[in-house]
Amino acid sequence: MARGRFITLEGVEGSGKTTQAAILAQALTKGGRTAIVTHEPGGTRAGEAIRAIFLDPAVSLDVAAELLLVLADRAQHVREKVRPALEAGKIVVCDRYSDSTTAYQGYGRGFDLKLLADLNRLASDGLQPDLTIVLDLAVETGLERTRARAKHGSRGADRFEGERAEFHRKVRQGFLAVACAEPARVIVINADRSLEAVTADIRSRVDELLKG
Ligand code: T5A
Repeated sequence: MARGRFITLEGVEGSGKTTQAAILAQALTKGGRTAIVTHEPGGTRAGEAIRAIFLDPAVSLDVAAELLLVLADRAQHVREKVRPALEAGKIVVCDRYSDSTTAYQGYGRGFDLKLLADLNRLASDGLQPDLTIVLDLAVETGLERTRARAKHGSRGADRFEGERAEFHRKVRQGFLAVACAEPARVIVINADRSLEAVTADIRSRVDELLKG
């Protein structure tokens, strides 16, 4: 059986992760691979319940509670869904993973990065992605996209979308810092381009991984 591969998509709000994760999994499936799409927070039944609390701006959450919730979500997600799928030889495409904790709770909220690395290791059971794609764009552009989507009524602003632009700029710096520190795993793609251009870049990096 072919070895499963773990691919994560990361980036600031509205950078196109959800859209690109679906396109990628569809293309892989069409090409004869078995691929699943999942996301954090969420991805399991427990995770969806955690996500509802985690994102609801009407629920007051201390930043430590916020951190521990997203780690609990990851612990369940990895053990219940991600690792079993990888062991079954599937390609797992995950919309956000541990680098989001580094970027949002570390660079955004200011938690100690070493502490976060240790907690991430516990939550993820040591499972690292084979490839992480950071979709990078100016936070204003991403937030504008999420606002446009909210205007069309599919969903309102969540806890993080309501944060100041300064918070999101720190988060963006966090993702870029992770990419700098781990170039063998993490690549950065300019997401401020057409959907098709971003899709083509992602596809070529994923093809490289699958050939390797
Ligand atoms: N979080 C998460 C933490 O704080 N810590 C953690 O450890 C984790 C795992 C999750 C929130 O939780 C936080 C981070 C997040 O704030 P979420 O609902 O999953 O919340 O939010 P996001 O992951 O940010 O998802 P979004 O839907 O807001 O953004 P996406 O997925 O990056 O963007 P997408 O694909 O939905 O696209 C947004 C809009 O832009 C359009 C799409 O059609 C859509 O309308 N679009 C484009 N428009 C123009 N050009 C392109 N190239 C486009 N690509 C997409």
